[in-house]
Amino acid sequence: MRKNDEEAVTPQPTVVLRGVQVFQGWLDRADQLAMLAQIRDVVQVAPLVQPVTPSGRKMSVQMTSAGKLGWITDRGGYRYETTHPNGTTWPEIPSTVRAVWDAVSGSSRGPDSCLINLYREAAKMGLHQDRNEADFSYPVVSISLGDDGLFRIGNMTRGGTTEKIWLKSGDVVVMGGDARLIFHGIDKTRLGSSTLLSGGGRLNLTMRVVT
Ligand SMILES: O=C(O)CCC(=O)C(=O)O
Ligand SMILES: [Mn+2]
Repeated sequence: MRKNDEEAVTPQPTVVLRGVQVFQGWLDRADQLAMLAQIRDVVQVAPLVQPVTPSGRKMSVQMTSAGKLGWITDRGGYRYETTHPNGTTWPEIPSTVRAVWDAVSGSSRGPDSCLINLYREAAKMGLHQDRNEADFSYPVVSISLGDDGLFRIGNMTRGGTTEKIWLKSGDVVVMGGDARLIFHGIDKTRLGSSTLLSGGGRLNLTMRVVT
């Protein structure tokens, strides 16, 4: 079911993999361009940075955030902070991004945070759980823009078999309920598969309730 179907009460995902809901083609090209323009404004204020893990390993993605809290990682650990590493208060979550949360999260509470990941060239993200939040009864909602990304889904604990699905520009993923703490990651992106980002690559916007 698409976002423009006004009658829709509860939108239905096009694919469900191990409890992870995927709403394929949720945003059309015009929606994606409008969202991208708002993300550009966020990045002007809160520039993308290439973070390091607590062990000091450089991550391959570039990151920034919007919302009351932003997720960061550095030598001090994985955590949420009220300001960008440069000291700026995080910009508000853009209205087009927030609208996706309102449509698919099934949550009466809004997100505290929108993490913005930029995958360029060989950037990827290893299998992990999203678990720096206080209450796992709220879902995680994430939006893909730009190049295709190969999303891998594992289990509730590390190890075991995995499944994968290509996420395309405009797709929305919801990890909630029993799938809230599922292991997931991005194996790779398909460079040049989308013309949305002028510099190429893939953007992922991940909204979470934090406190
Ligand atoms: O890029 C994606 O689709 C997933 C990003 C992610 O899992 C995260 O930032 O925690
Ligand atoms: Mn994650």
